[in-house]
Amino acid sequence: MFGRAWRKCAPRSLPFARAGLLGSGTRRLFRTTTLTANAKYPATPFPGAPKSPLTTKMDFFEPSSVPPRPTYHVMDSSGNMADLSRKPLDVTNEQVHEWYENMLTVNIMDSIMFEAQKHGRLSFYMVSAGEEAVMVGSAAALTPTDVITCQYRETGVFLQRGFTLADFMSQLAANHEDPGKGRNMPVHYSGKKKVNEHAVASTLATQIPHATGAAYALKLDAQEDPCQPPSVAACYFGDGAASEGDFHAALNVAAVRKCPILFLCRNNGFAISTPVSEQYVGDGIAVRGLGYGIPSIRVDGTDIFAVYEATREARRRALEGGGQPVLLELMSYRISHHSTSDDSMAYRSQAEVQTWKTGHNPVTRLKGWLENNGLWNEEKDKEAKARIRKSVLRGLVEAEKKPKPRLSGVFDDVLMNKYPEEYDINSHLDGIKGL
Ligand SMILES: Cc1ncc(C[n+]2csc(CCOP(=O)(O)OP(=O)(O)O)c2C)c(N)n1
Ligand SMILES: [Mg+2]
Repeated sequence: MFGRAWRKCAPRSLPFARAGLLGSGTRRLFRTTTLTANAKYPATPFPGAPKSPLTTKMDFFEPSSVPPRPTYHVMDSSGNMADLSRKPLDVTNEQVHEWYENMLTVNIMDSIMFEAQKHGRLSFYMVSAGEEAVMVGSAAALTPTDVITCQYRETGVFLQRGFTLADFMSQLAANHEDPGKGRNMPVHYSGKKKVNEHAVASTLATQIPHATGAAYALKLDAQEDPCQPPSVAACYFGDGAASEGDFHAALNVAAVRKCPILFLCRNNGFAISTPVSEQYVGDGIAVRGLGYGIPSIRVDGTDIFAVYEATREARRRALEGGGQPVLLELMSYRISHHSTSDDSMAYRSQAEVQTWKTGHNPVTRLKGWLENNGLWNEEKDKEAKARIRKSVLRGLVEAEKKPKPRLSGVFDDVLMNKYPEEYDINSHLDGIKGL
């Protein structure tokens, strides 16, 4: 693999070149080697960096000399277009209404479920406030055949892809309609069958190499059957998860194998109580993509149009030329506590949270855009909120009334049950019948 690059770049005077190890084309290729900026030195012969020019200047690569990556945005915080000369948005009013309704639904469901947990009706819950646009906007740019893996704060992705309130409530109440059979803690939704979104796994970052594997499978499938709808894997994870080794392994393999995958990092400023300032000293997550040779972009995640446009373009690029990974760093702020088990007032101030709640809120920002364009008003807002609130409350009560999964199902999907020959089952009283 490196042979060709090596032959292209190796100067003839190297001992192994003289020994004839580089083949007959060496002389011609060396003459065409790219010269450095000062036109004095050729590129190095090293296979590990074949495009690196030689230099006599000792130049450490200083992070401070590289300006921070900019953040792509479309709207200002009041919902006006930031650049009046840009091309019009490629979205319909119906789409934007649907997105706004979904963002409201996530928001309202979250506050009701958070309270329900405090009243003992759920064992656990996680809220997405501040990240509604990240999830709804990115999911809106994906297609049903795209394969999703996620972390746990992607309720809006499930919703945008067609999960219903009944689907959410069945999982939260662990009733018999939950495809995960009531086995997982709340918010660990199983959406593989319905919305092509794998079950939530909160063992941080495990979903990232899984997604790379899914993307590689999609690539091979597309090579075998070019008539399949072009599809990518889309992997959601947090800034904290990006500190795990799995993140780095998954990016590198995806880059080397040219897998059609979107790495969607939700950078919300915190990993539970650890702020990003204690998580990294570099310029966030997007620059890490460059290190692996992956096109990357940083986006204002409180601006749904920016998220939608960047994800759509990233998806197009990911499918180009047989596939390649693209990394998106979607910037936001986790307005909520980490989960119902957390009290964020122990490590940040109410004033800081309030700034984000009112100043850079993705829901009010989109509402502003709708109002500025004569597509929404306070009356409609009140009606929508009351209607959604009613549906969520009704959904929870109905889900709670439904029976829990059948007890015998505890052993469904257990490998020992499926492959009794592989296990020493007969050493147990009554063998397989004892299950
Ligand atoms: C492998 C692993 N280590 C630690 C944890 C505990 N843990 C759960 S959530 C979390 C923080 C993750 O932060 P981030 O990825 O930024 O996601 P966010 O909660 O901000 O959405 C940690 C450390 C875990 N679930 N899995
Ligand atoms: Mg985070």
